Amino acid sequence: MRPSLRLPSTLLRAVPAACYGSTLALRRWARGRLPRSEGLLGRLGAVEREGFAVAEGFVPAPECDRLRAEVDRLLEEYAADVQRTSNGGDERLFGADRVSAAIGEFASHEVLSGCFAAYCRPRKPQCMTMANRIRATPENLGSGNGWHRDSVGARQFKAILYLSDVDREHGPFQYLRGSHRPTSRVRTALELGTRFDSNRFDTGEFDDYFAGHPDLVTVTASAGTLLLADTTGLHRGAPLTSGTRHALTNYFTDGPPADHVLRLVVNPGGGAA
Ligand SMILES: O=C(O)CCC(=O)C(=O)O
Repeated sequence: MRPSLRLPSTLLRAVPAACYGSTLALRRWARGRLPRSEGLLGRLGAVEREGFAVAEGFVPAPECDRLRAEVDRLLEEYAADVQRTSNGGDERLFGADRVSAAIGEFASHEVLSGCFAAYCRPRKPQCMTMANRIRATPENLGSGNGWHRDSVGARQFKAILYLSDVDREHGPFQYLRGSHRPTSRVRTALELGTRFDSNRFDTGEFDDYFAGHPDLVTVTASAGTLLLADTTGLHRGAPLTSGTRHALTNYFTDGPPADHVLRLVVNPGGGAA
């Protein structure tokens, strides 16, 4: 059996100390604005083992209402910069943290940054938030356009915050438990007859494979739930069959995001950068 990867204990001690010691974090906590972050670093163990972790009640409901309204406002105000996929149903504003103080707080959340630092050990950690609203339009493919790995290389870390209640029909995040392990890439290739470096599995031909997979996890949860995921694992947002899903996604990178992502970032001066 393959031994599970473990974070060095010195790092696990140092990062929480650095995060929890922050006066900024304590100030926000005292104002009741800081989402509940106690124990988040502890959930990294689940990310190591399973590839993802779920923290319910990370943001209180009234704050989710405010953030949802903020996403709606930004999608209207920066309509020219909004990326639309999934038959127009999936609307994404990359770099929403740059044009919204409220969303900026999520991007710069110190415990989340600490989780990224502990999990990926970046030299130049950066974070950008993507604000997302996806509706149950005909033929929508769900958030992220179907089953995929964000990459087949080094670890990748994302934090997704549901801003609306997500039941089965509202496009929940789905993940194949354990698929972040390098051995999973070999297994996927052998089982699906794909290349070892394939990262998109969204043609529909593999839907039955994923639907019947024993490791499939579907994260239905209330607004305010936070997901931490190693997105080198197999995942998608399920297609919506009803309603609308609002979410924020933190893209954590070592150095600036890839050029193809940077090109999508909101440019308040006019048009995408
Ligand atoms: O939002 C989700 O549930 C998953 C999104 C995703 O897979 C992506 O944007 O790459």
